Amino acid sequence: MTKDEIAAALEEIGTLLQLKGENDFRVRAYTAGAKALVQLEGDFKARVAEKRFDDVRGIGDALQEKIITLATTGQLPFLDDLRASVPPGLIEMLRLPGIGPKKIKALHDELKIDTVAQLKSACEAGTVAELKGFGAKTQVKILDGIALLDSFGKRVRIDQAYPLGTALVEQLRALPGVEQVELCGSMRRRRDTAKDLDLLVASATAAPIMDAFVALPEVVQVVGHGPTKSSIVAKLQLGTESIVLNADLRVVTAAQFPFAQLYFTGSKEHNIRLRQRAIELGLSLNEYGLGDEAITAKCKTEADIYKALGMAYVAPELREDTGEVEAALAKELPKLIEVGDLRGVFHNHTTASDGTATLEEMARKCQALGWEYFGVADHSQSLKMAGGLSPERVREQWAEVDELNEKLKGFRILKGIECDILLDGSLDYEDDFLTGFDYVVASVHTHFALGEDEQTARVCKALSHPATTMLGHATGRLILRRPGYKLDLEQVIQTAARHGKFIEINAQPSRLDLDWTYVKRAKALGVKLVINPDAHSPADLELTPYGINVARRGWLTKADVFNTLGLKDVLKLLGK
Ligand code: DGT
Ligand code: CA
Ligand code: CA
Ligand code: ZN
Repeated sequence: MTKDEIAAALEEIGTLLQLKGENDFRVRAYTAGAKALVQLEGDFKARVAEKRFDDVRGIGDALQEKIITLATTGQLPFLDDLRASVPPGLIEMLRLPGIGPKKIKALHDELKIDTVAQLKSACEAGTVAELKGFGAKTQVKILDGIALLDSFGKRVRIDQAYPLGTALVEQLRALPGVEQVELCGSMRRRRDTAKDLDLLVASATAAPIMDAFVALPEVVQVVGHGPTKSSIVAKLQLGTESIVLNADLRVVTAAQFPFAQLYFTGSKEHNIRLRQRAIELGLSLNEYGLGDEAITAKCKTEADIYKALGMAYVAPELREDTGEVEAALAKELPKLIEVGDLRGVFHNHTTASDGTATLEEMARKCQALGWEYFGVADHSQSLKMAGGLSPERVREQWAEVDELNEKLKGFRILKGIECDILLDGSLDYEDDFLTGFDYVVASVHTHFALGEDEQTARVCKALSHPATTMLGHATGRLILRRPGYKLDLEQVIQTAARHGKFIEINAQPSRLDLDWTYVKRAKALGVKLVINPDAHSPADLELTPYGINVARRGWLTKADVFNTLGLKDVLKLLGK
């Protein structure tokens, strides 16, 4: 066991003793010992070998023996016995903000509470408030804490995790002595969800940064507070939802930073491939360097490290070991699409169906975003719940579009529709009426429960309709909420390829459908993708970067995405 691990074991002993009701004096012997160990400098292994701790304040004979046992065997029967003698539910309760070992022991002794579930019922019944030293306020706090604990360990969508990560990053960046900050892990790779946040800082002085980190306003619990690594549970209120995520912070030196950045960005699978590559070159890659001082010193950025490995730079979104390592070695990585490449969008709603803004408000927002066109695609007639448009109302909208297009200089509103795919795979208007639209987004909004064969046939039939331009939100999934309907996406993509249809990447962060894993396949089969915000408000039009993430993770270049084309080319391709 390392020095820090032993310190953690001593801390744990102190806590367990408190839960057992040991006197403060005995408890403090362990917590003080843990602190002394953390601060201890010099050769720890030599001290263990020589059994020499008598000069260290806070470590007496009894503690020295335990430290040596832990260091040499990695185990301590005393600690194992202690762990076995305390109900695991009590240890779990320690994670609740606002109650410590003493209160937990009182709950155990007075109310026979052994588990978090029992504690919850007791709070709900009001018995906890009546306990001496508790009160109504504490009871509420405990219930809040339990609700919080329930949300731990759950993945969080990128649009919720990312703002929390950014809030932490910005506060770290403002601290004195911080040279560089990066949000690493899955959020840097722009995955659609995150399990936790991985923060990295370059600085010569770690301790004050750690202290500031665990005291940030977002912190609801400190899980670990070490010299170079700390873990917290952080909370951010986003609208009506409170977002709770674990966040780890590591502080490294400026020289180590690119290596740590590469390591903690992952993915784990990508890292493993890089390590293998380093070994082939007689090097050894880890979060601190390349195992060769001169080569390590030359690497100031991640790109330098890839170069030292004989590889092209790999964008974080591609680091999933799905062929990017081979492509980087062959220097054949694609130039990925960027947010600024988009020139307009096709799938959007207005007040005519279930949107919150008018045609003109939406169009003006697109203009402000620097785009050349706004495609309106309100719901079609059968989707009554969402205000689907009858042919008559469509004609009214067309007239309004014509009028606005007269007014808007150097910008154009395109006449589209989000046309429901009916149960039998036909579209929601007569064929000759459909030809009046500039384009058609075909989407499934009903009959999610069909079997895979039936659903696939239904979607493929709609895709092969001459009026269909693109498929909207391919599977209907809602991330972390609802799986998509059963669909053979391979067949769908092949059908799109055969008929020259496009497939949408829905940029709503709760959809991100087509999934990135299929985007690559669509590209391979020559299917063009369209990044659509599925906007129901002007603010929603700014969601396209989430779609760009998916496109980049699917290896797309500007040329693979239909709405990177300017207005002229779009009209030509649509035959208008
Ligand atoms: P998440 O948190 O599930 O959304 O996904 P990640 O990728 O952020 O995973 P996380 O937080 O467990 O770890 C962050 C990065 O640290 C991961 O992407 C790569 C690196 N890492 C973690 N554990 C290992 C490991 O056992 N081996 C290697 N090579 N890298 C690891
Ligand atoms: Ca993570
Ligand atoms: Ca992590
Ligand atoms: Zn829709």
